[in-house]
Amino acid sequence: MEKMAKQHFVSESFYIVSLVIQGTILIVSGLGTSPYRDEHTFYAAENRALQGLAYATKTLRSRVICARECSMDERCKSLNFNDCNKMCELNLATRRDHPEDFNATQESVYFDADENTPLYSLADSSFDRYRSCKMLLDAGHRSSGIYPIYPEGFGDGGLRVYCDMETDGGGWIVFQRRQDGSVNFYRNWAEYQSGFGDMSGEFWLGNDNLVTLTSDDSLGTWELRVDLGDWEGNTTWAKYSDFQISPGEYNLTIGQYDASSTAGDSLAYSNGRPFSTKDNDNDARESDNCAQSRHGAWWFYSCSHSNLNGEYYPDEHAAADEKGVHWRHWKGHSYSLKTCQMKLRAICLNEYLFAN
Ligand SMILES: *[C@@H]1O[C@H](CO)[C@@H](O)[C@H](O)[C@H]1NC(C)=O
Ligand SMILES: *[C@@H]1O[C@H](CO)[C@@H](O)[C@H](O)[C@H]1NC(C)=O
Ligand SMILES: *[C@@H]1O[C@H](CO)[C@@H](O)[C@H](O)[C@H]1NC(C)=O
Ligand SMILES: [Ca+2]
Repeated sequence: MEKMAKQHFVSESFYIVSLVIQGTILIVSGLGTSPYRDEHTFYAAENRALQGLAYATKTLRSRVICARECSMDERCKSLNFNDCNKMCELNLATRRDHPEDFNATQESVYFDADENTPLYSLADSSFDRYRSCKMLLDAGHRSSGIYPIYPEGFGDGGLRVYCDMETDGGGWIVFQRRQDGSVNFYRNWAEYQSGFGDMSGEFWLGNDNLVTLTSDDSLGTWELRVDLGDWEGNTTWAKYSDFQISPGEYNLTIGQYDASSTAGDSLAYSNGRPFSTKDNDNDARESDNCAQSRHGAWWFYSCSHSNLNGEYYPDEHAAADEKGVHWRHWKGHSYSLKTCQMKLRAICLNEYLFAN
């Protein structure tokens, strides 16, 4: 069926038009010279998905293109589209056939041919459980602080996180903070694995939590942001796309360094590297254990250009031998910073919601 449509398309006389009117998508197709026309109207239920009834799943640019795919296949009775990861699911049945599988899902929209379907839309604010700080922010929670979130992989208990709702548009999950040296960061593998410290002060959220969070791509892709402060009150930042921590040795993956960042790129050197702690040397320097000689825990290569989990010193000059909290491209490796935060945020690519 799909193949036929494509052949007709290249034969010039086949046309296909899509219109979006107040969220409803109309697909009209036909042969230019004949009165034959095929019309499909898709009505939307926002924040809904019909689960477990998909016969095909594809990554497509927009809701409209997903609806067009559905209109060209007789088997397709309804569809789900995830606006964040652009996943289009074509379903064999409708919500009427399977009301028990018609679920509330915050990043998805459901479409079928029933004009009553929009009555089942859910507002963002109707959810009592949010999967990320960004979703909390979008639902109107504008103060930074500790919130429970319920991302995929954390079960009913969810995860307690500190949400930064102010910096750079807000919606950040903070996973590391240094500010006064009150918490010891010279710790072992097991402690970095599960996390430590006090979320309203200094802490590390835990490598296992980072793995689970960044492996969920239903929320889009993850950005990483680093905020740094010196002892004179100056601040700077660096941002990266496509942040991910892999299971096992917690290898760091970062994508593009945001060119408007002010701190300089002191993390590229660690890209792809596994995590090392004083009791687990995964660095590439044979003669040394970087985590021990730098008094920290980081994605060391042949040591590093940064180590925000280094020793906390009472002023910038106290650090020697790169042991301090440092970011080389801002202040050099022997300047120990006063403050730092590391945070991640899921971003949807909403601008393509209705692209043709
Ligand atoms: C839909 O939600 C119901 C109730 O919340 C749940 O029992 C069911 O497993 C969900 N369906 C799917 C396919 O996830
Ligand atoms: C830091 O701030 C001070 C003033 O508070 C300024 O004189 C100095 O140049 C700044 N240094 C950097 C590296 O931005
Ligand atoms: C992590 O990095 C190490 C060292 O480069 C490599 O051997 C290993 O395969 C990587 N693991 C993953 C999951 O990428
Ligand atoms: Ca080594």
